[in-house]
Amino acid sequence: MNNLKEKFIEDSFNKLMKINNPELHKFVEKYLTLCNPDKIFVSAGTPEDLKYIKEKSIETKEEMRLKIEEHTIHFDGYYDQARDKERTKFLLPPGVDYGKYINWMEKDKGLEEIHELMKDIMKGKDVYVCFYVLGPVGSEFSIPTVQIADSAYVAHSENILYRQGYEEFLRRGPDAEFFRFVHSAGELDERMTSKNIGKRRVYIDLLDRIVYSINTQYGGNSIGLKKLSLRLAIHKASKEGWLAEHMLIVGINGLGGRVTYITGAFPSLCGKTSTAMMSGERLIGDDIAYLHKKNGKVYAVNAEKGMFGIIQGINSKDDPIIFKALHSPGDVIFSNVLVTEDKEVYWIGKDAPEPEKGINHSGEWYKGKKDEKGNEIPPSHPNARFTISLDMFENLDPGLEDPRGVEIGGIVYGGRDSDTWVPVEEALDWVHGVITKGASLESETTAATLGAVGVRKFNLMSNLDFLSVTIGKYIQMYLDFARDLEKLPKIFSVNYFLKDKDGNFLNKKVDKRIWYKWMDLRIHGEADAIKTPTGYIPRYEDLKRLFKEVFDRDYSEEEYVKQFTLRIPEHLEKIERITKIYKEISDTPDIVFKILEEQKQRLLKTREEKGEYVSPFDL
Ligand code: SPV
Ligand code: MN
Repeated sequence: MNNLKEKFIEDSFNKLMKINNPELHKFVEKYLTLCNPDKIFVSAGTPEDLKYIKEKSIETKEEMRLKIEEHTIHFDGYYDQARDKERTKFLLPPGVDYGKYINWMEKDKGLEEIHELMKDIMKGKDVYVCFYVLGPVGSEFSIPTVQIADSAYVAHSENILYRQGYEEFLRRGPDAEFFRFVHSAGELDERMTSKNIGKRRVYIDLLDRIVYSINTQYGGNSIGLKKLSLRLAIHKASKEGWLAEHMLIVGINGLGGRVTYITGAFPSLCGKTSTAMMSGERLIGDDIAYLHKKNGKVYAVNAEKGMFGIIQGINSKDDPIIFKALHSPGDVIFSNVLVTEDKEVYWIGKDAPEPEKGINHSGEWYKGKKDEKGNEIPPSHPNARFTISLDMFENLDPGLEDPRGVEIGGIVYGGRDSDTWVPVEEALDWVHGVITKGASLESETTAATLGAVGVRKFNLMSNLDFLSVTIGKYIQMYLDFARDLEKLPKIFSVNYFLKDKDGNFLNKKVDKRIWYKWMDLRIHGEADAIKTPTGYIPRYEDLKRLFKEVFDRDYSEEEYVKQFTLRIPEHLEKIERITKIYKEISDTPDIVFKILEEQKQRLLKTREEKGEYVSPFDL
């Protein structure tokens, strides 16, 4: 470390040395030597250190101040607006094969390539060495992490999104097992966005628990503790018998003041955040949950303490809590939205008039502006985001910081599905739920991603993008997880996107709250249900009562029948698609085929007796 010593600013060197962990020192030294920054700042997570980093992000122009106090805006490059799946790869030792659904390459080759690209990549820049914990401080669930980043925006984002971990490193000393992230935005252009997008790489070394991310700024690629850490966590969980999931955690207020905590997995842009933020309920997290077992029960913690949320469509009516927080003074970063001359922000779907001009992810923007391919540039990018600490939300549940986590009563899976699943359904049991709901999850593509709209994409547990174990092993982890549980969470599916033949949604956005109220009743054994070939669905009387109680709305039999009709042809097609996918996966557990086949047989039998589309009143 001594050859780097003069680069450390203020008392950074002492801060680093105070941590008694030779492995940490070796790691930091290795990558700071390779990347060769000008100056090194070590954050101890104190208010002064956080302020220093935020000031730097403004000084370097990675962020700009906005009208509301403490708000800033950041832009990613025009072609750096989402997770780069293609150039995100696991580095695997020789002889290990993760199959075609997971992107991977040979470790030695990958390391050679990335080390070459990282040489001197931080030259002329400051670097920030920051410490965090994933999960509540002082929890046995939590994972210490170190982030090296030459982007003040990345460090600032992490300071909002994660719990500080310097003290945890001091406490754990040489015993700390930790995740490591090295990020460089690489060379920047005059807009302070990554220039060498062609050399964008996110490489994940599972065995050494290091993630390298270079020549990119978009949060999903650059914020180590977000999806990069999820990949490492899934791998760690697979060794230790817990689950690291792409899940929200919400507390549902039930009878007599009880709170029932439910986790939910949804692919991006399918209502995950809006479920976590249902008004009248309790927020714990909206993206990453760690599920552990204790005394025969399942507990979950939110790995994060902030939200990196999609801003498109956020408006004062549908999202009052977020809308209010986004208009309150506090540490908020807007990214890739439109900023006007008055330093106000606008995004698609905000209930405010669209400005004629401003600055956005394409630079100077005016209505009708086209990009080099002739496509009209919207005022904000569909994946534009806001970064905010959860404590700015009034519905935050104090369970967020409970080191034990919150006890989980239910697990939900949902995707964009216009024609198959009913709005809510309980699985027959754990194994049935894991296989026909979690492992069968699909989602239709939206206009927000490239390619055709409405194409169903397989995305088991909404975790496919992040899986760092083979698909078969991951399903087996779920099956094994339940083995020694005394109290199994119930598994549910939901579908917020069911449509009629004319393409109209069969439910209002807010209806989802009723489905969760029903789950709460089911979890506590307070509602009967109708058994169908695909699971248990609500009785009309229960939903009618809940709609009345919660929304003072009359829920008609006609609505119920339309929403909860069993759609046998669509279900059979789905089983066919899913079976085909699993046949191509070499380590699919046999039970997957068995459970899918049993469901198929139940559906065929019902079709014979009752026809293709069966009203819930006939089931
Ligand atoms: C998602 O896309 O699922 C997100 C945002 O939560 S990202 O950080 O890009 O993963
Ligand atoms: Mn996510």
